[in-house]
Amino acid sequence: MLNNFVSLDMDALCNRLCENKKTLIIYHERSDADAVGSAFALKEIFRLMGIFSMCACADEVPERLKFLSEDTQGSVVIEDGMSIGHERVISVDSASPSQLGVLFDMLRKDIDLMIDHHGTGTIYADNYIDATASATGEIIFEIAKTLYAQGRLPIITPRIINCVYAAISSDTGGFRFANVTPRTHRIAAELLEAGAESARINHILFNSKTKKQMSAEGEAARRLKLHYDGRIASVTIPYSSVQSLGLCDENMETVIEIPRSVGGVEVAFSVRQSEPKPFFRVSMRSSTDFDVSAVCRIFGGGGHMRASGCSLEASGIEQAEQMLVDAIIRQMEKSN
Ligand SMILES: [Mn+2]
Repeated sequence: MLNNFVSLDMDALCNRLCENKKTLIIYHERSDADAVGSAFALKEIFRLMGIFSMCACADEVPERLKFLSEDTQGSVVIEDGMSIGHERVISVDSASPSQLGVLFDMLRKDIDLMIDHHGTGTIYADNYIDATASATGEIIFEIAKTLYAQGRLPIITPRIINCVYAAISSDTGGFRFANVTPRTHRIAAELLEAGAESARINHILFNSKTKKQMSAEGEAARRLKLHYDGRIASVTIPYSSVQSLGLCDENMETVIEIPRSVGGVEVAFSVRQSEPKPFFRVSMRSSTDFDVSAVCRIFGGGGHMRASGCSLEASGIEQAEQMLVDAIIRQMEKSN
């Protein structure tokens, strides 16, 4: 893709955001709390500045994240999104067109800005990308503080505080992952001082699983495999399990935690088949400096060094699993 897009600094970004245009805020499919929290915090910022905006995604907001989008008036599926007569589109937490699903094709010419923290991806608009931020929520909070300091945002409301806190807590695994920096904790401290409901939010994000999610994790644990002297661990959820347990994508998001939590494992991945097609969705995590985004890029995906994803076609789920193991081993041997 030919890239003539401008990378903005914080001041230029804030100036752009202040343009009074009807705005559609979009975020990635299979949304996490960083995507939803960042989108709805930005919507609140616009509301307080008197700028009309709506949030849209190719998927519904997941049930467990509805507390972030409680004013559901602000959330639209794309058919409705087209009718708001938007004058610009801003994406958050979405590193590549593919993450936006059908939204990208429908809106590509209207995308004015991307605000993101992924270090790898395909730039598709003028952008503010800070790969040192643990979450897009960190950037949104910086936007709020900058606009407030400039006198353009009258107040930073509890809604902004809670959405940003959830975004950061989610993308850092409750402040446990390697993307956590001193700045992350300073921001968290500021958010707590401002009244972030941390206990409630962390309980929702990490301690309350649905029964379906438990079934998916149980199935994953049953199908756990170790490879390469236990340095690689994988789990697979084939369509037959999806069907017999009645799972949907949302129930399977946390299965990656199963191989990841095995001691000694450096690279963990999950392979999910949510449709009766030879099409597999992969999440990959690294517990070391090994760059899983390099492996995912081989299959057309990407993400962060320690957390990435991709999709692939293979004759069966075990073949897909083997292809990934082979690719990881090749990459490990290369980086030795
Ligand atoms: Mn994120």
